[in-house]
Amino acid sequence: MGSVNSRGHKAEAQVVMMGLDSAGKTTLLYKLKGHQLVETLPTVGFNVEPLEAPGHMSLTLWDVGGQTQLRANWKDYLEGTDILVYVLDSADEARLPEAMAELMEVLDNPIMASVPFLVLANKQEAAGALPLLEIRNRLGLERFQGRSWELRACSALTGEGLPEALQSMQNLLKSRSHLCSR
Ligand code: G3D
Repeated sequence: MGSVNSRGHKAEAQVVMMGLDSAGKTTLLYKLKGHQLVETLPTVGFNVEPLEAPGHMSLTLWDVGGQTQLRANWKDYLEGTDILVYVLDSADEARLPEAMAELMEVLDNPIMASVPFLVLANKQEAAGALPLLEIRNRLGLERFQGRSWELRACSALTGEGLPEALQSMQNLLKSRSHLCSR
């Protein structure tokens, strides 16, 4: 994955979106693209879209299917990843431990050692959604001191929090290029 421009820099950042099935990845992908809400079907394999984001950010967004039988393939998408965006369904409290365990497995992959990650607590507008602080406490993300990561709340349905999510991606990309140039 990834392309290199004439100055030897990566022209587009590769952003891989993962998360359990139904977390809202595909909805998020198309909302970020500025499309009208699309009717989504379970993603078999992946969807991929380019995105020109504010701050002269050229992104290639990979939306990788999250159904149980597809998760074994997640590792195949990690090579060349500049940022991992991990999408959580904030209203699915029952599957939060499963979502967290899958995230840990991805982050444990040696390929991911220097890759920043953004956790998006999606579906924040839904009835019963856990607030961000609660999610933060349950995830125990503080254990990742020394890694570059952010946690944001959003709703792919309403678009709330998406500009901030893009800002986080920009911050994380900067932290990555800083790490790479050292
Ligand atoms: P996935 O790609 O992670 O599998 P999808 O998830 O994007 O297919 O979304 C799964 C369902 O969650 C869809 O509903 C979609 O509309 C809904 N969804 C996605 N984002 C949000 C959100 O921010 N808030 C709420 N309330 N719902 C969201 P259906 O009914 O089509 O299954």
